[in-house]
Amino acid sequence: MLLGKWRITLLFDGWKAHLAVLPTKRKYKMATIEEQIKALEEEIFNTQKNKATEHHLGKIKAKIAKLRAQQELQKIKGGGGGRRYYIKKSGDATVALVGFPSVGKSSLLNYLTGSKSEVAAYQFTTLEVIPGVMKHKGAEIQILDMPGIIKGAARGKGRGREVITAARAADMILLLGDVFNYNLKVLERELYEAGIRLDKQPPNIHITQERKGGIIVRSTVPLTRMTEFEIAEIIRAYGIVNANVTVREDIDTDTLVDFLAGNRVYIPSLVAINKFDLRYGGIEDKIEEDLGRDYLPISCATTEGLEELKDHIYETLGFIRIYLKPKGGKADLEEPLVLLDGSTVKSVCEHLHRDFVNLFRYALVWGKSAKFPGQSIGLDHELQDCDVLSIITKRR
Ligand SMILES: Nc1nc2c(ncn2[C@@H]2O[C@H](COP(=O)(O)OP(=O)(O)OP(=O)(O)O)[C@@H](O)[C@H]2O)c(=O)[nH]1
Ligand SMILES: [Mg+2]
Repeated sequence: MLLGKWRITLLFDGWKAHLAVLPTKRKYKMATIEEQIKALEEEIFNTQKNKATEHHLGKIKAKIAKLRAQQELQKIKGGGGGRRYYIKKSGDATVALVGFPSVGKSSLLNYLTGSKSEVAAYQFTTLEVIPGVMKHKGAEIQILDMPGIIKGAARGKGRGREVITAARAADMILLLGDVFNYNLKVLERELYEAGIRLDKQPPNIHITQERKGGIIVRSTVPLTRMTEFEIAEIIRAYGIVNANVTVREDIDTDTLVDFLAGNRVYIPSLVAINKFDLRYGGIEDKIEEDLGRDYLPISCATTEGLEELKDHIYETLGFIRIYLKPKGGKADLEEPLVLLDGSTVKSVCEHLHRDFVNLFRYALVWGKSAKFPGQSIGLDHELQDCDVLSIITKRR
């Protein structure tokens, strides 16, 4: 029975039953994840930041990261919510073009790849992710033209969700602004909120869970930003109670939370500022000051800077060349395979033919990655620039 904020309920205690007046259930309704995050963010905002509160703030950040992870999971499970975006990867690497509306992303894609993505003088011309392929120095690089993004993209504003999904899967992100709109910090923030870490390496932390003994933290470098106690506290907030933790860099709370959340991606980036044909007095310095990082001035209208941009994309992605040699024959030194740095023998096999991984027996390698010339190696062996490789397969 309901009486406004109260309800009368029959409670059983063993064989005895009695009536009780309790607050209505509504009162107990759990705050949504979004509400919980908001409350925690407010708490951070209202807490003075100093040495004494750093530990407490670290714990709150850990809680927020955990809630966000839950939220992402719910979205994936929920399905529904709009079209699913899946861009088929092609070529040797993928670059995502991220920028505000109308800065010239589609114009740039068209120049780099010869595609025909629609260009127009109004905002939000491009409404879905459009791929093209740029060929440069023997590499085929897939470039993704995307809808412009705005503040709030990480939470799904505009076409934010599709853009973020495509950006997360990219090997490099090209942030594009123009001489009127170059506050790319807003875009970097959106990518950050979506778990994308630009130009950073994954944290150098190692955790092995144990059955007892609590959390033992060891560090191989002096820690200046967090104490070992704080590290253990945050790890506990993630539900780990017994573990050996080795920290190999001077981490802060954000880095640790990134590591524990586990769904972060680490992607290199470049910045280009377009429409430099319309430059005005002092703009170069102003852009540099506001951006706080290097950028390439370009113009899709006059093609200024575009060939340099191609070189920079190629270098930022980091490619290696692998020369194939038939067993007992001569290496093909004319046409190397171009692969992303960090590629393994398996990547080469996949590149050559889809059956190659199944038919693989072993491989022989000469060059920088070989312990000695002609070393016999397996699929997981990581190759280096200018290696010569022979792959030996089973007979079909
Ligand atoms: N002056 C000048 N105009 C340019 C340049 N690059 C692109 N534009 C113009 O800027 C407008 C927008 O170009 P788009 O390539 O459609 O821009 P976008 O970033 O793809 O825009 P959305 O898809 O709406 O996000 C068009 O009118 C282009 O002709 C440039 O280098 N200089
Ligand atoms: Mg466009």
